[in-house]
Formats: sequence, structure tokens, C-alpha cells
Amino acid sequence: RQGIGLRKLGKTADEFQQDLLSNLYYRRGTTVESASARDAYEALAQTVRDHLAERRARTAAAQFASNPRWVYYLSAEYLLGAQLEQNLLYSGTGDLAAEAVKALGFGLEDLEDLDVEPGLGNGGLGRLAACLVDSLATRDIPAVGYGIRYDLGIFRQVITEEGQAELPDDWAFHGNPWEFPAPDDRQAVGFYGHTEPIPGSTTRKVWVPGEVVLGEPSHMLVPGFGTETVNIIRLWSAKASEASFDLSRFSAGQYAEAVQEAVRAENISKVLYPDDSTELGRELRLKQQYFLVSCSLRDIVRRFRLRNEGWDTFADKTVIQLNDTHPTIAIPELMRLLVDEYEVEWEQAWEITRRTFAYTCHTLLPEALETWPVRMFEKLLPRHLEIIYLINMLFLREVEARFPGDHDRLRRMSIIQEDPERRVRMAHLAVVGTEAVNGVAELHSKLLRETVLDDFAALWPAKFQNVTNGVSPRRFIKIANPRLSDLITEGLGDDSWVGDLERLAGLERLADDASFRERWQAIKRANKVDLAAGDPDSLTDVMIKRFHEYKRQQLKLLHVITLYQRIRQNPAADWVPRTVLFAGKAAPAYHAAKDIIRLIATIAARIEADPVVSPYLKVVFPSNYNVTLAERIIPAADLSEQISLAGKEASGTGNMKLALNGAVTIGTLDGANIEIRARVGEDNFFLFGLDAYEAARARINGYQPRHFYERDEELRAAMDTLTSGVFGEVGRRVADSLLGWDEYLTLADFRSYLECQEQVEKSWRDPARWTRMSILNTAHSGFFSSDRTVADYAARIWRVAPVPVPRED
Ligand code: 26M
Repeated sequence: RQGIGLRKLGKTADEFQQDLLSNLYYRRGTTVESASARDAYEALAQTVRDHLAERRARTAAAQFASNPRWVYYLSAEYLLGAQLEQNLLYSGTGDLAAEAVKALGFGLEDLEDLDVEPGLGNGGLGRLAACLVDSLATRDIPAVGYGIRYDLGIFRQVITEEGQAELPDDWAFHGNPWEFPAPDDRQAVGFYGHTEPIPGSTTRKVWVPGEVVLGEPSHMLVPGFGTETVNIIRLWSAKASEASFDLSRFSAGQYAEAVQEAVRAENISKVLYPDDSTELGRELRLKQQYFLVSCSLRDIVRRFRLRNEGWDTFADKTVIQLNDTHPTIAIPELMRLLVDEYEVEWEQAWEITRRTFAYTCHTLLPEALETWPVRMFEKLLPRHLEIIYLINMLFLREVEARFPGDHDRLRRMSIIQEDPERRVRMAHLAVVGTEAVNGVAELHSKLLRETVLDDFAALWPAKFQNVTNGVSPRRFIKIANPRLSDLITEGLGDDSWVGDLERLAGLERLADDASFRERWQAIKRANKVDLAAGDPDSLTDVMIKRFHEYKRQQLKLLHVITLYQRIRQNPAADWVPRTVLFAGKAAPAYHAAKDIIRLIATIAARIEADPVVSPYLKVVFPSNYNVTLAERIIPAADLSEQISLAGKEASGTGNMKLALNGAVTIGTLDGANIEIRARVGEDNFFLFGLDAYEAARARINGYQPRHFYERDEELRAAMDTLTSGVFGEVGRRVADSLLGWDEYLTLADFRSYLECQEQVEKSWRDPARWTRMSILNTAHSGFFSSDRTVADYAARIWRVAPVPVPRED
């Protein structure tokens, strides 16, 4: 095949224009004269995609040639965000594209509006996966992200009189120009059925599945920034096998029955479960998890076997990172493949498995720790349950040897929970079957070792690590906040900070430069004007995240109600005008969270209608919070609300995005807030509330919310307003829950929070001081780049090195 050369893609404006026109004619079958915005968008996407595809081809060749240790990231969710702008930036074709589409009579912004974000995730965990794959490519690390191509992503949220309503998100309705189908790499996945012994073997078994579903992969390109590397994420779509279409039923006129089995099969990747904490225990969810795992592991094994190396090198060439417990069945699945299908001895297979996997935990909430009923497992994955039992038996033997006679410890640590019903504890399986376990912020990792996983930390202290989360500086500053990015580049002298975020520290000296501060402030204001959520001169106070009681949107509302009452009582005072912006989704079945959304809407309307209060206070709730909306809100934020009860938020990543964009945090000592505060400095962070140990102790000592209610007049007034019913039944329900039990100590932190908000206002009244704080937040947030996070994983968990991709010659 030598001597065959590739026609180069357009590198000049004229050539790029030509490529765009070719795509318009030959892919869309449209002329320049009749091209619609969608035609232009599709043609542009194709043109940009070609640039990345060319790099992808070179990347695959270079990575294969270096025979590296591959990082495989397994995640049930990827919250990627819109692709066009990012791909323009990463391929370096942004300016060419702007010029070319202008000649067609369109603006780049118009076309970006047509670029739909694939909402294949719920929130923090899915967005973290997207930031990590971005940084893996940016760091030139050979990696593949595996996930599920849900037909319907996270629901579209609409706000009605009744609060949140959910609509399906058919994100690929117009097709997805960024996707590359790879039907040749499809895999067959078994479910149900039974196992049969193999004569002469005690560990090997034959699994005869009762149902087989096909997994068809397609991939999305994941370019690195400032490098040639283009990695992929491989997303699996469930397809019925030909055999599942019942032709005889069809011929007999039983049309629904004829396709019933096929529909059932394809339902596996139909929809993303919209829950982000509470465990539902639905069989379809377990099916999704195994579907992801089985397709991905077979693909990983297929790739390994291309080289004809022995199994003894598998773990040297493979590391599989589990994004929470959702893909943990990968541990028994790899054992099954090795032992049953490839006839590797159990002991060797177990050593390979343990050395291959690592597990990231994203929670501390007990109700979020996944467990599956043994009955369900037995029915759906009979062979995996047998393997889990064997893993558990050998593991408990190890525990017994270390702690002889400690039966309570065995019961606590077992992978199988006995009471009140037998369940498989996925977190225990994940700890037992991996080489490394990490939490996602310092405090979180410490609390994991001290609480939920304490027995495991006592047994294997070296296994437990921390890797503090990070966010993509490209998406969350460079793209989201172009004005601030330009000013930073000017202030620092060049734009190398985009790929080396610690360089932001160079802004420190500019915090005392009055003219720089004024420009900084003017940019914040311009971003607020763009957002158009309220008076751009008001303090823009944002709380953007999933709705959950532990995150305490209720506490923010009690603050709003108190401000409302204070202003009413003294309308002539010198109030600081505030725009309070809430955004976020609630799980459809989480009624308490949906109540809070409805209450926000009710209170917002009440304030809007009040001529005394509305000049100073506005509450807004833009619907359908997603990555695209986050990119508009974050650059406009002055104050970042990170007010979860200490010890509950594993890390948070919105806190990092906001600090990077110059919002000042008001927050508790929770998750990564602690690390943010340590870096930006105590003077540039508004701290309030109980710490994690005080909170735990308060609960143990018989915390009584009424105690705080009775002793705090303003708190009582706010609560009484809710109880009175002026904000409807939802107000009553929220108040009842707080006064009755207050699981997350909202009332205990109320006074401290309000006093802290007064400090916020004091600082805000001095614009020079505030702007200085804002600049210092950006300057000292460089640590929170996901490039640093990935470097940490690479050095301490994966032990992998970069494989640079040579430039095009
Ligand atoms: C589980 C079972 C069934 C259906 C859905 C789930 C599920 C899906 C997503 C459970 C949890 C999910 O996400 C949890 C999450 O987003 N955790 C957040 O992870 C971030 C990244 O590490 C942290 O910054 C946040 O603190 C943490 O809440």
C-alpha cells in the first residue's frame, strides 16, 4: 500500500471554503443558493469532523505502534456538552469556519444553536467523565471511554404551575454528525438462563443464556487540546438479533407479538435513568449495567488479543477505571471470560483481574451505595452470582486469617448483605476486586476511610487514595467565557494558561491594578447582560446543581424569604440588589426535591409581584439546566452557592467552574470547597456552618430542629410564613420536613449562613475589594484543571505515560 497519499484537508480560508462546499453539495445534495441553516450546520460539522478524523487515524496508528498500557474508562454516563464549538477550537479551524460560513450567509453562532448537546448523563459524575476524557486526550494518554448510547438522554425539564415536568430528550432526532458507527465491532450479550458444570473442573462452568442481545458500537471523537491526539469514546447501542423477530407470528397477523422480543432487547439502551443518588433496584438498570460491561470487556479483550500476547501481560497493558459502582459487574465478567471462556486458572485470573481494575467512589450517602437483590442477580446473571460467591468466600477467608474469630467484621465486610434481604453490595465487590480505590476530594477520601469503607481501609490501607476532581479549562473558561479568556491572555502575555492552568497564578499581581480590575468588572457585567437573567448591576447569586435535600436549596430559600421580610419591614434601607438564580433538575420520583422547585417558582412569582421588594430582590429559575446553560450562567455569576451539609457532597465540580470564572464562593467545609478555600485564601471565601464532625455529632446528640426554630426570631418568621400556607401546600410540606426531622441540619446552619451573607454584602458594597476577591479566585484555581486530575490518576493509579502523536507531514 505504499505510494498512496491522502489529499490534504483545507488549511487556508479558500481551501476550507472549498471543503465546506463539497460537503454541502456531495453530502447534503444542496446548492449554496438553497442551503438552509441546517444544511450549513451539517456541512460545517462534516468539514470539522474530517479534520479530527484525520488526526484520529494518525492517533490510532501511533498508539498501536507503541503498545502501551491502555486506560479504559468505564462509565454509565457521559455529559459531553455541545460538540461544534469545542471541535472548532481543538482542530484549530474556528477562524476558517467563521469566514467560510459567513460567505454562505450565516453566522457561526446561528449554526452553534443547531448543535444539540448529547445529554447522556445526570450531573456531576457524567460531566466528570467528559472532563476526564478531554484531559486524557490533552495529556496524550492512550485511552478509550466506554459508555451507553441512550436513545433518550436526561429528560428535558419544563416548569409548569405544578412545578417540574419531564419531557423525553430525543437528542439525535436530526442525526448526530459527530458519531462514527462501527457495526463490525458488534458484540453479543447474554442474559438469564442457567449454568452447567464442566466435568473434571471445580471452577469452570458453562453459562447457557436465555436471551441474547447485540451491542452495536459507535464512537465519538475526543480530541486533545494543543496536541495531535484524538481518542474516542465508544458508546453501545442495543440491537435485537435477527432471530428475535418472530416471522411466523407476523405471518399470523400477530404484529405486536412478532416484535415483542426485539422491542424488549432494544429497550436496554432506550433511556438514561434520571436518578443520581437513590437506588431503585430496577432490573432494566442492572441489564444496562451488564450490557455496558459485557460489550466493553469483550472489546477490550479483542483489542488485547490482536497482539497475541500471553494473559500474563494483560494487566500490564490494561487498566480499567470504574466510574462509581455502576460498571462493577466488570469484575466477575472478566473472571468469567478468563476462567470459563479462555481456561485461565482461577488464581491467575484473580491476580490479573485485581491488577487490572481501579474504582472511583463518588458518594458518602448510604442510600446511594448500590446493592442488588440476590434473587434478581440469580435470575439475570446466574454465572456472575456464582463467581461473586466464590470471590466472597476466598475474600472472607482472607479477613478471617487477619482477624480470627471476628464474626461481626465478616458480616460487615461480606459482599453479600444478609438482612433484611440478601443483596449484593457493589461497593464491597469493587473494593475487593481492584488495586486502587479513590475518593474525589481530600475530605471525601478521608471520610471514606473513616466511615463507609473503614473495615476495608483497615485491611488494605495502601489501596485507598485521593484524586481531587477537576474541570476542563477549555469548556469552562476558554469557550464559555471568551471575554474573560481574552483579558487573562492579555494579562499573562500569552494563552498558554489554557493548557497549563496553574499559570493563572500570574494574575495575582494584577488584582491590585485598578485599571485591570475595572476591565474585569466590566466583563462580568457584560456576561450578565448576555445572560439577561436580571439587573446586571445586582449581585448575581447562583445555585446551579441537581436538586437534592443534602445540597440544601431549602437553606437558600430560607435566606430569600428572610431578605423578603427584612425589605418589607424596612423598604427605605440601603439594600444590596440581588438576583438569585437557581437552576437544576430533580429526579422525577424524588418528590421532596420537586417540592423545592415548585416552592422556588411560587416565591419568585410572589417577589416579582411585590413592588416594595422587587427593586432589590429577584428570583429566577431558568428551566432545563444542562451543560449549554451552565456555560452561559457560570461566566455571569458573582456569588457561588456551595452550601451542602458538611460531609455529604463528595466533591462538587460546579464549585470549581464558578471559582475559575471569578465567582466568590459562599460555602461549608464540604467536598472540594475545603481545597478551594485553602488555595484562594480564607479572605476570598465566605465560610459558614458546621464542619463534618460537628454535623455528625449533632445528629448523634439528638439534634432538634425546633430548638433553633424557637431561639431564632427571623428563622421562626420565615418558617411560619411557609407553614401559614401563603406559598401553598408545598411550602407547608417543606416546612414540615424541616421542623419534623431536618435530616441535613438546615436550621442548625441558618444563622451562620445569614451572618455570612451579611459579610458578602459588606464586601460587595466595595467594588474594588470584591473585584480583587474575584480575580484572586481565578488566579488560584489552576489546581482544579482536569488536566491535573488526569496527571494524578496517570502517575499514582494507572502508571501510564503519554504517547505523543507525530504531526502530519
Ligand atoms: C444509580 C443507580 C440507578 C440509576 C442512577 C444511578 C446514579 C447515577 C448517577 C447514581 C449516581 C449518579 O451520579 C452521582 C453523582 O453525580 N455524584 C457526584 O459526582 C461528582 C463527581 O465526582 C461529585 O463532584 C459530586 O460531589 C457527586 O455528588
